[in-house]
Amino acid sequence: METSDLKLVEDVYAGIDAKHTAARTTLGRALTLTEKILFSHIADIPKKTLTRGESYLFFRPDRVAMQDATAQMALLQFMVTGRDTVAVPSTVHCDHLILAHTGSKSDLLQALDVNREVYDFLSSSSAKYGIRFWKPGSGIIHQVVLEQYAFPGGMMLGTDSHTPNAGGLGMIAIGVGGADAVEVMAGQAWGLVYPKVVGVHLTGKLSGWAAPKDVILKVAGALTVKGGTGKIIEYFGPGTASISCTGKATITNMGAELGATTSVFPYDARMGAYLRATERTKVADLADKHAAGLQPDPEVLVNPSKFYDEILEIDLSTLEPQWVGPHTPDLLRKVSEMPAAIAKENYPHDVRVALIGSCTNSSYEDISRSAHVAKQALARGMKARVPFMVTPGSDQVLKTIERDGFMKTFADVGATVLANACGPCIGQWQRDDIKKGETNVIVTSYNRNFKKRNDDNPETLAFIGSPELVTALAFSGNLAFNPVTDSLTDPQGTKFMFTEPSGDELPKSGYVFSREGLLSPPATVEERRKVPTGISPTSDRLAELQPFPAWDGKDMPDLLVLMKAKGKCTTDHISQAGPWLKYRGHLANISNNMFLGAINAFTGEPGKGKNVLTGEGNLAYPEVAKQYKSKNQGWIVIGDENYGEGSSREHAAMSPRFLGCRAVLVRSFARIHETNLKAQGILPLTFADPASYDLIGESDRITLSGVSQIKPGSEIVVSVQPYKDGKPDGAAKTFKAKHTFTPEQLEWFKAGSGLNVLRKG
Ligand code: MIC
Ligand code: SF4
Repeated sequence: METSDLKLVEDVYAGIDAKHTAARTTLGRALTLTEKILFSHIADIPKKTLTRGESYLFFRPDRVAMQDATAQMALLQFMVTGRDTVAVPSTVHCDHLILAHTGSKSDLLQALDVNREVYDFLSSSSAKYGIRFWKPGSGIIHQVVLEQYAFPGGMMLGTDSHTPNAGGLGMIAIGVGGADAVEVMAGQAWGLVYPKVVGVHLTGKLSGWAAPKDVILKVAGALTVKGGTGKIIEYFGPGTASISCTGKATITNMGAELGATTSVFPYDARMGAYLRATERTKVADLADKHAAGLQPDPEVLVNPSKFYDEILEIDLSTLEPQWVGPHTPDLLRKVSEMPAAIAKENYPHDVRVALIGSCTNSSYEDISRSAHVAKQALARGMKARVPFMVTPGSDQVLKTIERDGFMKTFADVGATVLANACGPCIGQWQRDDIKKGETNVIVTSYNRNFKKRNDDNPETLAFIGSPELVTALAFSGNLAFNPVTDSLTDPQGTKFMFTEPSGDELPKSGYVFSREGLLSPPATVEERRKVPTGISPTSDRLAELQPFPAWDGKDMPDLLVLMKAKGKCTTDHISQAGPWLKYRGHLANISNNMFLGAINAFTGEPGKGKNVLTGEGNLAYPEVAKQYKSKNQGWIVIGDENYGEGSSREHAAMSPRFLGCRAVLVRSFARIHETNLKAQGILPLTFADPASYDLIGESDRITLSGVSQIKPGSEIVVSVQPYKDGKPDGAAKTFKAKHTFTPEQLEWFKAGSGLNVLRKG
């Protein structure tokens, strides 16, 4: 590990005891682990009483990590701030832009070619601003961060919603939009509402087919996709020590699916062992020395209900393997319940593709347990019955599993090994086996299963389970298959049952250590200044950012309803990934995908709406927005619950802003998206009474009053004026809406964007 990274850890640990003592004095009580980490990174210890879920605090995170699809916008924004060096250690990881098609080597070569311009921009701007750059093929951001940079008791931000993966190594790691990352890289303190803390009490021990994945699937089923909003999930109790470090990372990674700010595990020997295995013995020694500061205070364990806002009990010994899906990560069923669910919902029995890997489940342990299942089938002369794809999480894992023979097992059963990258998990998957529109089932060990997510086909039903379970289904090809009770028939006609998966948590012969993909920036500012970072004016993939105009200080009269979304409207619905990833560095171009997946509440169709000024319907939303923009006509978006769930991509806020959106009024927001809207100068509002959602019609004009006097906690009055044939028709209805701007965030709104504030500062 590099000296500067070790120094960072030493500095954090040097101060923690004193900071924890100060925090105990402020709060007048013992501390949860969440509080310990937050308070050791707080910018100023507040003097006032703190209320969870309300007080707004400022922090100084230790690090920032960005992946290529979000780093482009983050670096374009950083350029605008005029700084020459990032204020905290930062990394860029090339993982999202590699299209999975024929296999790792050829896909990587293809990506290097197709994305050359973007990779060149990311590597040269990383070099210029002092950022470490991980080349394509080196691995998925969260896996590389876990292997190289995460440490117990640290705090980091990442421009990706699954940044909480590092919570498996005891870090408070939070997913944010690029604008938040830019604030920290520009040396500002970073604000967050003091989160509520959910305690998940783990007892017992996993056994049989139950895997760490089943812990988080269980939590997802219990808390649902919005149950974690504004909360940090802290795991505690004797069961925590029974799960490997990488297994813990699987659990914290997928806490993102519940909207949780992050999830974290207390420091234990399993984390120490992982640190030592990944060549960070000094960090492990330091963590051992400071172990008490990296775990909740003993009083918390004695009386958890006094310290946690909610408590969820999970007895690991009773967990069974489970699936979640389709279309949402909280639709939970035990594997044993699948036959009934298949009959009831008419899901096809046939599994068409089985995929393991992704940032959630690509550790050495995951791969070794999956290979153990595959090996049993191989020993009976079986090949995978359906296409089986394996995505290793990093070059280090890949090289290690190659050495240990797992890759050979996968190759022998006919699996395709994809590049160490996101691939099908983010829709970077050229699927040749079905036609679009065909209903089909896929099983994955990923974390997201929104419609169209993996292959752009709305009729693909994606079920998520542990990698070992997915591997078993690669051989059975049947969604109803339960490896605990069901048998398969081998090519000799003999029936057999898989024995329970087993594998090593860490490689017995050590990892094949690899930092091959890392490019460090030049050491001095003088050298870095010389690095050119030009963007071609004719590029269709990158464009310099123009500042958004400041707010005129007035209320917002007569806004048109561009889009009223029905049901789930995730960031994938607002700004699809897959084929659109190529425009992540070009705001005008990516805006052509705005709302293409959103379901129009008036027609039930996705992606299309009506220009109410001309009466023309069936137009793609970006088209309508451009027509309104050309007339200087402001517009609003109406949404349902948990609007903006999922990805951290700020394009889901920047595109609406670019095309003239003034406000987004919904039943509730997902955290990252609400902050992204604020950072880009849009007014995010929630209905005071969720039933008001039903009052808004397609042609209505919406006036927002109270915006001109907006202050923290103030109410906005929404008046809905029905229109017919271009004229007011009947009386307006009024109701109230709320916002959650803090004083600092209001400055962003007033200036037109958070970036405009940084430029001035
Ligand atoms: C995801 O899993 O949805 C992504 C793709 O990693 C996103 C980031 C992106 O859209 O670039 C995320 O989780 O934030
Ligand atoms: Fe990549 Fe999928 Fe992980 Fe997102 S969830 S970082 S797309 S592997």
